[in-house]
Amino acid sequence: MQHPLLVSAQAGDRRALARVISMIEDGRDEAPELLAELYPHTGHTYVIGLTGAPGAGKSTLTSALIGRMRRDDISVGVLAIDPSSPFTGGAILGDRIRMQDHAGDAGVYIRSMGSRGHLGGVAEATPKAIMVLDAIGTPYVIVETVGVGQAEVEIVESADTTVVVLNPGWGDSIQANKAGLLEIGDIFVVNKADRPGVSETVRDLNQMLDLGGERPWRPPVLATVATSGEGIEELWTAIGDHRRFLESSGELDRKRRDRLATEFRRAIMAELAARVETTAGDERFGRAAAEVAERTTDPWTAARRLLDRG
Ligand SMILES: Nc1nc2c(ncn2[C@@H]2O[C@H](COP(=O)(O)OP(=O)(O)OP(=O)(O)O)[C@@H](O)[C@H]2O)c(=O)[nH]1
Ligand SMILES: [Mg+2]
Repeated sequence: MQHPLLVSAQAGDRRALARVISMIEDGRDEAPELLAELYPHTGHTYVIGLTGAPGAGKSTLTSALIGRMRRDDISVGVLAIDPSSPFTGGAILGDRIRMQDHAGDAGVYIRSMGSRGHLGGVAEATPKAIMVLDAIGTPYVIVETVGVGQAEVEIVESADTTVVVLNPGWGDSIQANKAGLLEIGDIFVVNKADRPGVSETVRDLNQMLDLGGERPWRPPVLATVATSGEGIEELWTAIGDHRRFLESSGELDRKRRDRLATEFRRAIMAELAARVETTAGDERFGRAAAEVAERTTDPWTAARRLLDRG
């Protein structure tokens, strides 16, 4: 890589890394060239997604996982997603505090991603931020999202292994089922296992997962206490098991090809949107817009004609 910011980022300069991600996140003009330059260096990072209800303990678990990975000297990038916030808001401050154990560690990079008003928002920016971390040689990226809406589901698609985080309690497994979390989880974690009701929640989840019938990967259900580190070793082992399953079955390759196809579609849309922006000032656009305004042409036909399809 030759771009000075990429060179610096690769050499471990955190500010340069943050700037590269910001430029891409904001959809700046340089973004496509930067991405094209770093792209050949990607394809190596393993992405772990952590999702679950607000306050389930995702950040605390992330912090504990980072600790486990650092014991083996594995570097890790963390993207904490807050789609609801246009800025990096209050919840993220909490995340920073919870993850501050790793603040001075050169092997850990933590970043909050809010939707900064750019076109596709955080769902589009996240896979690209992963690519940046990938290109500079980060072997693992953890993506933390609050599991509620479509944007999160899209972000989960960036993950190789998705960990769904729940809490003990009679409603949580049913809630998870309703929210569609049962379909997306590769591993289920009942965190806050120091509270009552763990075995019931684990049992309920197992029963619901068994309804899914035979399949090559049956998601395991684990219990953890993120605050004390209990169950973290088992979680790390389960992630490794799932990774080996994906690799040996060819599923990892398939996931990655699918993701590239999605990225290609996004690139086309972004390029089209950019062209519309530049066309918006020209004469043909003006004429077509006037026709639409006068109701002599409908908006759909006008749009197709403008893009040379009608
Ligand atoms: N008792 C108990 N508390 C926990 C455990 N794990 C996390 N907590 C606490 O639960 C609260 C929320 O933890 P976070 O890690 O911020 O949860 P989160 O899912 O990241 O929350 P959001 O990012 O706001 O959605 C904090 O006060 C944690 O200290 C646990 O295993 N047991
Ligand atoms: Mg959090």
